[in-house]
Amino acid sequence: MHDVLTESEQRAGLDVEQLRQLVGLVDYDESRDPFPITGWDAIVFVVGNATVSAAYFQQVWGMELEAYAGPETGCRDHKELVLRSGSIRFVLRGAVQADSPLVAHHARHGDGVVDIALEVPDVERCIEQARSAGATILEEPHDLTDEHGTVRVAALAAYGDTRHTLVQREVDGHRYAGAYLPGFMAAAGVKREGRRLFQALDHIVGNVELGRMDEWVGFYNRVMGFVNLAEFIGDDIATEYSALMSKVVASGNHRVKFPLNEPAVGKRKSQIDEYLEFYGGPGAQHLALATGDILHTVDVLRSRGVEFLETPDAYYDDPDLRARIGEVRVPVEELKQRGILVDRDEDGYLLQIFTKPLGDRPTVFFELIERHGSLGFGKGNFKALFESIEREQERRGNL
Ligand code: TYF
Ligand code: FE
Repeated sequence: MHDVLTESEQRAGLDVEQLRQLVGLVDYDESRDPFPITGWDAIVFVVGNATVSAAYFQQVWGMELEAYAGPETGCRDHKELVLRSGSIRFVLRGAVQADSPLVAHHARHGDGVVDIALEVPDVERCIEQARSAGATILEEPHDLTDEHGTVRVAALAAYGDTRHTLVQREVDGHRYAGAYLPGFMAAAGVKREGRRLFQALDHIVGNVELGRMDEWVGFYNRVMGFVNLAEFIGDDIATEYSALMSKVVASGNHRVKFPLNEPAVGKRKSQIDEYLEFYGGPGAQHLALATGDILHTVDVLRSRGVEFLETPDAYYDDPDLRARIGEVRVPVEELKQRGILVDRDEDGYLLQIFTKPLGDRPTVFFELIERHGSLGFGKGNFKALFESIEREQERRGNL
């Protein structure tokens, strides 16, 4: 059993039991893992305006500014603002110079996730494993150093223009003591008022092209030693209502979970095709943020203008749902008022809700998830959820 908390989790004041509840941890033996992963390091977004996006994530999502790089720190090409909520970091990256490579990236994709960076105990070991499994190495292992110490990094290509930077924060027995990475300066942002709205990242879903889901599942299996989780959306469900197929892979310790979707040929245009068209290829579709109190989080976010997908009353009034769900921690009426979905499986239940797309393009969105034992992804909600997504797709004229 491996229940050592990551530094990030400790710093967030989380304990093992909380984390087990929040994201569903499992027993794990690191010595048998060909590609050991500690957990998420940071999610890097390329955005049209990092300054404004950072203000949004602070003021609306209650994140705290932790570090900064930009012209003032000698980085003339772009600005990067590093935000934190609980154990997870978001990095917002935006071009300063007109000839920055970020300008072309943003023109193609719009706002989106460019890097799902993972913390690993041994970058060299991971890169050797990845190389022997045939992965594309975008950056060979190298050290970044400043007065706060050294971080060892490397990067692998994933689906589309998405990459996985591997970050080793302890090199030769010394843990890096700076704010984020060498070259960044610590930033004292505005202190969050009230409770944190989310404590951790649960999973990130990737959308890939038609017929390529199994290839990418294979990539995570072979290259990164990920295991397949039981939950999947196969042909049967796909043709009936979802217009997508989905399989889930997870790192050995289950801290990192990646459902992978591909469009299914159905009666109407798949929501995954809409994404692929507007993102300009494969990419990260949604980030699921783990919260210990989804009711509070949704109330606060709504009051700050965040828009969520709507769930029809019929969902809650369905006697089958009521029977299947049984007792949850609040009256179903409380969920109904807010449009929060609920699902139960053999391990427990979960509460979840989805935002509308965050940016201008119908691409990346967030999910909020509150787990109570369930290790799934809300299989019982797929029908209601996909109907709701398709209503939005129709309003945009993309169905
Ligand atoms: O991550 C999941 O699997 C759930 C359900 O396009 C889901 O959140 C799956 C595909 C999708 C939207 C949500
Ligand atoms: Fe999800």
